[in-house]
Amino acid sequence: MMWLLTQLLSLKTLMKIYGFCVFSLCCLLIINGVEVAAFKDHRLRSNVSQPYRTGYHFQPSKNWMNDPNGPVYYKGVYHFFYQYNPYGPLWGNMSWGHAISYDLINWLHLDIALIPNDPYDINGCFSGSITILPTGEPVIIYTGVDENLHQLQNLAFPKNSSDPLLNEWVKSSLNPILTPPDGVDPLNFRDPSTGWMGADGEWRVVIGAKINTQGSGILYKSKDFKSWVKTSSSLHFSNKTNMLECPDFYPVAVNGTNGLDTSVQGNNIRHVFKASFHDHDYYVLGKYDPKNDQYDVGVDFMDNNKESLRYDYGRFYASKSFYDNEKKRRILWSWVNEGDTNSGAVSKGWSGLQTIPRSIWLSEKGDQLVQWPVKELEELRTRKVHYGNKKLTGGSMIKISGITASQADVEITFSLSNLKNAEVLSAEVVDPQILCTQKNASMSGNFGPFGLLVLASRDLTEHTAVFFRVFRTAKSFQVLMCVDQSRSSLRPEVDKLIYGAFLALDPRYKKISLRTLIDHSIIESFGANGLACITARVYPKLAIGDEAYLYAFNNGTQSLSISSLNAWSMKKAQIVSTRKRRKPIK
Ligand code: DQQ
Repeated sequence: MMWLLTQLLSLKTLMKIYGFCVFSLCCLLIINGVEVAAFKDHRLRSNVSQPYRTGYHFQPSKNWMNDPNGPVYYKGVYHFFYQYNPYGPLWGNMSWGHAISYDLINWLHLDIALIPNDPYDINGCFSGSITILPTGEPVIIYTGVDENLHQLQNLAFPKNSSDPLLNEWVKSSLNPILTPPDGVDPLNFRDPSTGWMGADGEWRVVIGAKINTQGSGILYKSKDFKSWVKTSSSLHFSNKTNMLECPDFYPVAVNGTNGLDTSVQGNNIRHVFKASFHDHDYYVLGKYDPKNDQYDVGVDFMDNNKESLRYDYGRFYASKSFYDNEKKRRILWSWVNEGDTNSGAVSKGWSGLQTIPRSIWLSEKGDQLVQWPVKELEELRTRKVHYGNKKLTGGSMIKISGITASQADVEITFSLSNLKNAEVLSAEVVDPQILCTQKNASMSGNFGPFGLLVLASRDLTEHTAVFFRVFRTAKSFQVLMCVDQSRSSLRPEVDKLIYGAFLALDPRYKKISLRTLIDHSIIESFGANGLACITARVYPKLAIGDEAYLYAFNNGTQSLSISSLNAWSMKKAQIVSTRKRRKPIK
């Protein structure tokens, strides 16, 4: 324990002395007989054998990772757990990987927190959450899969809760604490949320379940977090899916960007209910009455276009949020799976990324959520290029040189005039993804496509276009944001989908801004300061390392201007492992 604390403290100091630190830490750890898996440096050179490994996104040194589990801030340390297969790059042997950080960007991998070795979880320690109890002690609630593949809920406690690293976890002798109730499909009863406490002093958690043909977020109550009673009605259910995975339920403030503790109730508050299904994370916003546990939303997921609210309109699933009491913000994590084949995963030796953690809050209008990468990420910004006002005539592009285009953070703002020349969009409510696909990056319009060409090869045969189009509608204007992966890779077998979202922004009054985080095989884009987010995974063959280029482009007929562009090379995050070597299962 003392040893690990020493390592962490030395990590904290060393994090500030970039370059020397990984080496120093590795030496310390090797001396202590622990396997060290520090990542190779991606700053300037391409890693030929691992071109898709990221430089600043969270990943284990190898193997499969999926859902974020139980993120929490505890005794000055951020903890992140995740669904992990310790034995290979494909899904299986579900365990809880565990890593710690002081800043949500640089991480130290600790030993695995939960492994599937008890009758109630022998087929997997599935997703779950952490709640801090009134004693100050954290508790994990997670789904175990038994020998019949039935899903049960279980608890685990830290072996020593005075250890800020929460290095060892002990499963409760009471497990399983919940078995599938009558009417719930025993194969579909999983992913308990973080607990919140009502005014009656009782805990609540919501669990994803299949009841007949409906996906339900069923609500349980408990006085002591150990013995739970199902309430008579679900917190929320949906006819759009027969199963909800990874439900998340939390309050957001009506005014301001600060987050709220999950148990906070009051007037100027809305509650978010998020569920994962059909490969996406949907949410609704409503009013929660804690007295009778009524959650009044009035709509189902995807009820109409306006209510088809998603955290991210790209590749993003099974997300989970937590309240960061230190910085008074709510933070969202999400799994970003691969768009490559299983054999691609086997040859890479790993699968799955996590997004950069995002702060999340309610928009000024109160009708959607807004997300933005945590401020700490900016510490990795290094070499910078800046352009002030620059004209971007129709059909032109500008090369953004001077930064590492494969590992970058780019902020660009476009300013448009003469909007009367915008194309007319006949139907006001259309599916943005279909619209982006019909009007892809190579199809010239009036205002748009304009945006960034990222991870572009020297000959431009490979590139991912992150772009906008502005349309005139009967009443106003519509701004479309797209990520076109159709030319992201010369490899035919990888995903080439085109993603799309509408931006709730009136281009008559506001400039159109874009922030894009580029990290070798992941591109996270935030339109209009986080009003719409689209995450993509791409697998270029040519546009790797120093052979990746970045452009601003305008493929429309109308001229516009870049009112500002700031782009930075990103340093590599320090993500270091102290994990002990594991023996194979058989
Ligand atoms: N992943 C977990 C489940 C969850 C699913 C298993 C969502 O608990 O429902 O790895 O990706």
